[in-house]
Amino acid sequence: MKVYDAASIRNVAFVGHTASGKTQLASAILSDAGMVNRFGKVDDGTTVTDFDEEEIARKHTLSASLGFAEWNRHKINLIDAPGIGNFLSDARAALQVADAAIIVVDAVAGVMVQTEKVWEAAAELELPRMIVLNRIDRDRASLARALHSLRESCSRAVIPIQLPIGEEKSFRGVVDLITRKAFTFQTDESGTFAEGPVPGDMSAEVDAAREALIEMVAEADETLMEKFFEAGTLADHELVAGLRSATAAAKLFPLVCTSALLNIAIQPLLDAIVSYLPSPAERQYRGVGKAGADVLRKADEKGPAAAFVWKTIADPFAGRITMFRVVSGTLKADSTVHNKTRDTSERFGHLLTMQGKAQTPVPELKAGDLGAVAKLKDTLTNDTLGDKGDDVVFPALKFPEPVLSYAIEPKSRGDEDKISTAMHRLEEEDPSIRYSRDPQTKELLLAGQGQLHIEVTVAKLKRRFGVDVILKPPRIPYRETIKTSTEAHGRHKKQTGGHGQFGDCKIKVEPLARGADFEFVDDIFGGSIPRQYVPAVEKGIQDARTRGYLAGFPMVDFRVTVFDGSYHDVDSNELSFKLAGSLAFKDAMTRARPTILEPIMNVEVYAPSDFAGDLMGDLNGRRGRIGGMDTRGVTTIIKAQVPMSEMLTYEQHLTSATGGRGSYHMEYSHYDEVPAPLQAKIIAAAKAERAGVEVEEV
Ligand SMILES: Nc1nc2c(ncn2[C@@H]2O[C@H](COP(=O)(O)OP(=O)(O)OP(=O)(O)O)[C@@H](O)[C@H]2O)c(=O)[nH]1
Ligand SMILES: [Mg+2]
Repeated sequence: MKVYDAASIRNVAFVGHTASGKTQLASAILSDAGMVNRFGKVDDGTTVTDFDEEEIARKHTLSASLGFAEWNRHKINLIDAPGIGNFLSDARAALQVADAAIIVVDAVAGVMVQTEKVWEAAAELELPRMIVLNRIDRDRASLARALHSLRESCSRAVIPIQLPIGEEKSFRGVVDLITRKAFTFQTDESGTFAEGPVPGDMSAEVDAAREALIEMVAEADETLMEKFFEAGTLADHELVAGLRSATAAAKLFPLVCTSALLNIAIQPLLDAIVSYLPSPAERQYRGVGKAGADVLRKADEKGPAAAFVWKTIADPFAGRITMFRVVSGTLKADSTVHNKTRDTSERFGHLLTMQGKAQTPVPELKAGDLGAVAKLKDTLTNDTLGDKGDDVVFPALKFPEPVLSYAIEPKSRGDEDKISTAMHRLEEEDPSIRYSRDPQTKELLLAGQGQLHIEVTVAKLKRRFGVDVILKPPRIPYRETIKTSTEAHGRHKKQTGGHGQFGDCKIKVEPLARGADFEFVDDIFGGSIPRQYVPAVEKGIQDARTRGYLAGFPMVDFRVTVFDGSYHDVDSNELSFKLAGSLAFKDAMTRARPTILEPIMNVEVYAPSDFAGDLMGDLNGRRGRIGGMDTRGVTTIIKAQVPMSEMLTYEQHLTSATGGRGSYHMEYSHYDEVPAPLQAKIIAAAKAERAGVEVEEV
């Protein structure tokens, strides 16, 4: 396997809405570039990048994976990322280490929810973007419609650099608007094509589209603009150079057309990636140096070695696989590398390039390349590896907070220890899940981005680690708070034989703004409570508030001020003041009008417009507040805020109500008060549960 230098590398992340064809596209690329012998299909479970059993079974990418195509003396590293909302954090990670995003769009559906999300994520990183309009062979596919939706929702600067030859069933290939060459493909999925002149009936259309392209390129650069005004056009070499630099600067977003399933127009896409997308040598990678100063790192293979870990795979047999981008310098096999985030040494054995799950050892990986290493001891996602003396570390990826939490229970009793080891490994692989034990109910909790995310995690647990668990109904992370201020008193006094116990405090409680959590203020003057006992009062209140008052949920968004109290020279001690604090809290709650808060989710539902009325009615029934409605082509997007507790069954409902044609995305928004009648139910359920637990423990 050849070692490539930065100028000959392209790092691209395939991102976009689910089912736009990213995985199928990666498969066609690897086949046409001769990296694999067969043309794998998502529908047959034979692609390179969806190799995980769960991905094969569900026909969806659930985790980003890496492949590479050697094309025209270049190495194109491609990351195939998930498009399903629950797994989008992997798409963000992929974008972080890529030098360009390939935004794959379904030519029938146009822009969809996740298209916009990944577009925004790429824009935040100022990444160049190329759009692949895929599935042009399908009925009702349309470049014009898709382009319209892209320009409306993503950017006015999306510009086709190809035109499709035929649409829908008659899609045969593309005309390259720069060279005016037509590439006509056979329809036998072989990827065989003939190069020729523009078909006669397309010449006017091609001229107009080429004109539009030239104008856009000229507009992106002042010197070119002047030339364009003088000559009325641009020379071919100016057009190529101008398109390249405008794309690299994210001023223009070129669009190409493909059918990944029929293996049509893949080679022109590969040419476009090499010709118009920047190499790592042309970009600078942001890091943080000594004392927090911003550092921009060039992909210089002779510079200090520094690599960023963007993903970890937990394999029960092969151990941990650490995937990284070499930002600068050169990493070598059989060497010792410093983990700068943890200040430990790591021993590198084989350095690997990945083709899906297949690993090929390489002697070294140079700046700009993507690769992997197995069996590191301490290194996790977000760590920086490299030379010991070098100060730079790379900013961590932010993973979304979980939105849903389920209790899990091992099917066989002896599996508790195994669960926790396995879950910790899975957490390393997927930082958007959270595993914990409920301190009150002692239940094992698994939290994630949605039902599908949890189900997939549980499936991994079974398949990879042999642990079978039962998923219990999800738990809503309710909270409690107070609605009014009050003063309260807590006194703990006990006289037993010799030594007594005495603690006494007066507190004030006040509501705070939503999200403020908890504040404790020490306002004791004149020693009514001796200094050393004030922390004990706080501890007592902290303990009491985490146990809640109404239904056992943590109490938040309030302030406690301790302003008075009394003590006894002999009988006062920490425990007594702790108990006094907790008694004062309970006393306060009798007058502070405690109430229950529930998480409210931002929900976006996406479905054919015929269903809009029914879906809105249903969301209203779920106590949803509709925030807006948008129509895009034949699709309607409904935005709403809905309590989490009402969304637990939404996935099934949406699928059956729309015959599988609707999708939705949800994320946490804020906490809001639960209506009174529902509060009564929550309180009753909590009481019943506590009674149950007590019975069990007896
Ligand atoms: N007709 C047609 N079908 C396609 C094309 N590309 C992909 N498909 C089909 O569309 C479905 C989804 O393709 P995938 O490649 O799995 O889509 P994806 O974007 O990777 O989806 P996620 O992994 O869920 O994000 C599969 O059934 C493919 O066979 C295409 O160009 N034409
Ligand atoms: Mg996929």
